[in-house]
Amino acid sequence: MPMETPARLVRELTSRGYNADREAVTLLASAPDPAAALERAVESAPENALKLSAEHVRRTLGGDADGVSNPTVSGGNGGANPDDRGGSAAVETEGAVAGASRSTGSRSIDIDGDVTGESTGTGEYQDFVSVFRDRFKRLSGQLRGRVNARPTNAVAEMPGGSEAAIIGMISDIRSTANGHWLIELEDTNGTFPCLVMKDRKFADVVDELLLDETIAVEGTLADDAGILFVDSLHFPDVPRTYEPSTADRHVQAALISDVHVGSQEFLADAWSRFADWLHTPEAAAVEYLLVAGDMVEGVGIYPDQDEELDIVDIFEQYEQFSEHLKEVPGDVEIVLIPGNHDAVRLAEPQPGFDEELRNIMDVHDARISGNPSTVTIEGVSVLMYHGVSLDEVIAELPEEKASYDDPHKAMYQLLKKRHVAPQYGGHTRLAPEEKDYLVIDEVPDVFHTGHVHKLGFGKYHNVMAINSGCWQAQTAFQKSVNIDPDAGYAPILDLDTLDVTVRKFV
Ligand code: D5M
Ligand code: FE
Ligand code: ZN
Repeated sequence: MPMETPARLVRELTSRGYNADREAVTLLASAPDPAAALERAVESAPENALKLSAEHVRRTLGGDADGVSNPTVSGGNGGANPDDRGGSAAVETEGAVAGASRSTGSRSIDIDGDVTGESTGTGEYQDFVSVFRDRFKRLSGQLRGRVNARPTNAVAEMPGGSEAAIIGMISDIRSTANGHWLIELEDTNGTFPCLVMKDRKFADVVDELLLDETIAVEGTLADDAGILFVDSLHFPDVPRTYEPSTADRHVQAALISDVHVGSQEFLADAWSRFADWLHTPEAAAVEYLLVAGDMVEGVGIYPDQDEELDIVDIFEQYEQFSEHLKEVPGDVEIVLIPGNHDAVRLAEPQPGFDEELRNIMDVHDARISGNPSTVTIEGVSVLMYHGVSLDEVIAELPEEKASYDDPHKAMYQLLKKRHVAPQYGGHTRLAPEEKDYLVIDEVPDVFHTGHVHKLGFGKYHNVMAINSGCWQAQTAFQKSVNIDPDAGYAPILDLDTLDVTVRKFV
């Protein structure tokens, strides 16, 4: 098999127990005979070396390419052997390198809002009460400064005709016989009916409402004080003036999801082209790789799914995923959160992969976190969420507000509602916890989801929303319902400008 591509070289190196250094791989790939160059580099590598450095490869190739033998080729266990630098042999000389390698000095990455190891829920009814109370407390807190709201039981005591405001969770939405909208709002004290007249300017906003979301309304009480006529309606929302943070150097992150390794439709070639590209100088600024769920196809996720499995054992699927992850340059920081096809609990928030799966995916020190999680990279906060609720938002809302063709618009709705899964009881399963991890407390600079297998991005009140497509071609189910996935694309985010460019690998 020819070995001219970086991904193939990386596979070969890892099969021999070596880690892949991005620039070393690029150098090997551009040698006249990459397979022979790899052979020589491995043979002359210092004993116990875990990683082949660019320096070492350059010396190996240098001695060969022009016939001039290089007396400083590293090898053996001489005094100058970089092996002394604890574990990782052949350390790169900073500053002296050219090509695709980079300094890792200014990198920073922090993770917040991860349920992993914090889960307290026992699945009791009381836990559901707690999670909804916590959600209401936090979302009503976001709205409280904007309206002068009173509890529903206090509003019920007010004289007819008074001005009043209520903050509540939507427990019911109905259209009346006259075409108006009756919205029942629930707070910790009770419920109160609110009427939006069909001729009001904001009546079309009713289309955007989902059950269980938290809103505020202001209006006028009916003469008998039994109903509130709504004059204005407010979402927790993102301020229009929100100013996102940016990195203070030119650095990029690749935002992907839905790899689905183990499915017959997994696009291994497109993936390898992506990994190859990451080894090129053009991708030198890509220092982070975020994967928003569905690493593998899993087993027993959907009916008849087994007919399209390439790998039937879940652990083998993760092992194979991990092999593909190794094709990515070793100096890229990786963050992985689970999705609905992954082997963690389905109910959200989903904890990160357990010890056994972590050990399998222990590639390039990948960081494993829960779904959702907020990952702050060099000052830029990225809210990562797999996106199961997007199916619901798209099903419930009119086409122009949310659709599979514009998945980022469905994401805007989640930002507006400041909750990643506002509606309870449909596709989205909710794990009862003391605290609601799905509330968007802090406005993120970037919102990254996947799941719907469609690529789309855009800004909502200056927050960059990106749905990242997938690495799986159309499945039989998707064909039957006319879902045409965007497979084999990688959106690349500039962390210094928050601009996005899409790379195609199919
Ligand atoms: O789902 C990818 C997309 O396809 C997401 O929008 C759900 C939808 N999907 C895929 N298969 C099914 C079945 N069998 N039933 C309902 N919806 C489905 P993902 O879960 O990421 O594969
Ligand atoms: Fe998926
Ligand atoms: Zn999914």
